[in-house]
Amino acid sequence: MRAPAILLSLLAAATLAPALSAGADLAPITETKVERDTRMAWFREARFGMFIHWGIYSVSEGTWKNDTGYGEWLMEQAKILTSEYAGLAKRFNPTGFDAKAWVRIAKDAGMKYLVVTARHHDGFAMFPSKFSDWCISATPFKRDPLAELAAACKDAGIRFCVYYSIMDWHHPDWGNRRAWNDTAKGIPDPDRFAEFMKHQLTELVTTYHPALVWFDGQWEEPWTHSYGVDIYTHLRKLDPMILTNGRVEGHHTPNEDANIKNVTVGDYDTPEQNIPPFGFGPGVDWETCMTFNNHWSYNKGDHAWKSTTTLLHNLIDVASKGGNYLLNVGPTPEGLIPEASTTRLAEIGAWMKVNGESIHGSTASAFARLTWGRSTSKPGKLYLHVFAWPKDGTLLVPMNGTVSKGYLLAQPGKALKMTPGAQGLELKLPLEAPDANASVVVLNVPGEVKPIYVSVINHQGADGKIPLIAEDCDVTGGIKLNGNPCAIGSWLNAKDTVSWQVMVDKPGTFAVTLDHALGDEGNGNVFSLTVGDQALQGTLAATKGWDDYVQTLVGTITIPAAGMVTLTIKPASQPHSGLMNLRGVTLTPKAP
Ligand code: FHN
Repeated sequence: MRAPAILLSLLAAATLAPALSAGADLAPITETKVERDTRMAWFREARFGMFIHWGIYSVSEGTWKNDTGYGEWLMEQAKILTSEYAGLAKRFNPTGFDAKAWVRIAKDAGMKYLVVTARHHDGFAMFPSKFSDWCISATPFKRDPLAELAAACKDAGIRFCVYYSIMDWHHPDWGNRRAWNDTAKGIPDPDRFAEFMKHQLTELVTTYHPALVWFDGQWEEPWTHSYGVDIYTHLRKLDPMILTNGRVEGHHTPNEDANIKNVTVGDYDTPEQNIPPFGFGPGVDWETCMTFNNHWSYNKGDHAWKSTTTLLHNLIDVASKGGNYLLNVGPTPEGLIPEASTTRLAEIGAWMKVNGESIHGSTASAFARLTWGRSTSKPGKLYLHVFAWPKDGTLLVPMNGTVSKGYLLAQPGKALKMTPGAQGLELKLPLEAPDANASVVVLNVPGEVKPIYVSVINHQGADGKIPLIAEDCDVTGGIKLNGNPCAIGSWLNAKDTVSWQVMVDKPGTFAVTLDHALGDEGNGNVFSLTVGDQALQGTLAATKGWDDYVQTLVGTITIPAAGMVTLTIKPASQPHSGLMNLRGVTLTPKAP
């Protein structure tokens, strides 16, 4: 049985090389696996947190001079003089702010940590700082929102964490100074900037005791790996148990993070606004952050709210891949979390009240793929999250192995009828799902779980097209599925194949289009595509690189009869590089 080759990228050990920048703490941080596991334990148990983007940019409500598309990037995108932007600070007075209410909303939703923007790219500190007057003290809001949130989190038993941007559009020492920064004087000094950051981070850690510092804005030149090592080392010396994400290191971009490249500084990595198709294999800590609508901070015109079903499926999908879901709210200038967010969070909380044990403290699915939902694991237990409830009440779980009991989390006292078979374990479920979004079946598995690999059955569309995407294929050998959108890569061996199972109900002749990328070294590679006894061979032209995807018509193929077929692609000969990176294949019926 072919098994999928899924990218496994293991985090480097937490031992750091001494920092290289001047004045750096040179003593490297060393940590055993047990020490790291202890430090990471709360993060891995949490699985679900609240992200909060709230700053003086919120005063604009996303509008500036009649343009309504802004968020926390207001200053940059509208190129506002920093002297003019300071007017927002004078208007920041969120009289409706109630830290206890925010924390209650998070806790009732099943969130176990809260990450609030202490300082975003505009450099404005949402806390009183001795090292910059560009801070909350410059507003009419004579309170300390971080102190109030930290206290409320402590009372509620959830972790208080802070977001801190490295990039700073206001500070005179940020090397990539903007033309509209009319308040900055002198020549930027990167070492002096790093020292400023250290002072503010020391204020944050010693005043509010955050469990985690969420770095961001790490992608511009002034920031280097060694500054990242220095800052991480400094934080870990201030608080040996503190966590940071991998963005402290620098030169990561959200897309790059989706591949979880070697995070050697910081404790986990952070794909953003997407969920990697297959997770990252055992032992990799990661978290994806996502919005409710299309903005991180408050935008009064953005009504593109994701449904509770989508949000819940995201949470379950992320947990099934061993990750954390950091769901963002953008509070109003008055200090209120938008109702569209709070109602959805209440609905998620109602689901978590019944099914939270399948998320908190869970680890990744034992299955490479499930066609009806997702799964998470705990020692001796499997949690099956059924999105597509079977109409006849019969659910096939593709596994062998002894299962001592099966039951619905919503009806724990009622054992389910289970019948083992060659295709897996057949469960008899009630005809009606306990939850329209996702119902959870628990299997007590005292011994080894023996998953059975299942292929996706791809179907022809009503228009006759057959769209095939990388994450629904089966691969052999060393081929890897990676990134988001998922792509097939590392296709280095002439014997390695990619195939899709397709149920055809409208046979005929189809134009074949590949969504592929190919570096110069692969120009001229020859591929072979077969469907049953029909074959198509073609020569591939290089695109602008291995990340430059082009939809290319490569020929036609005939599928003579309806039914289940296998479409297979492989190199026609040993490629002198990877055959190609492939995101998908589309078969479009040709007019008879
Ligand atoms: O530029 C920021 C953006 O404003 C927002 O904070 C997101 C959420 O993490 N991070 C950066 C974009 O990747």
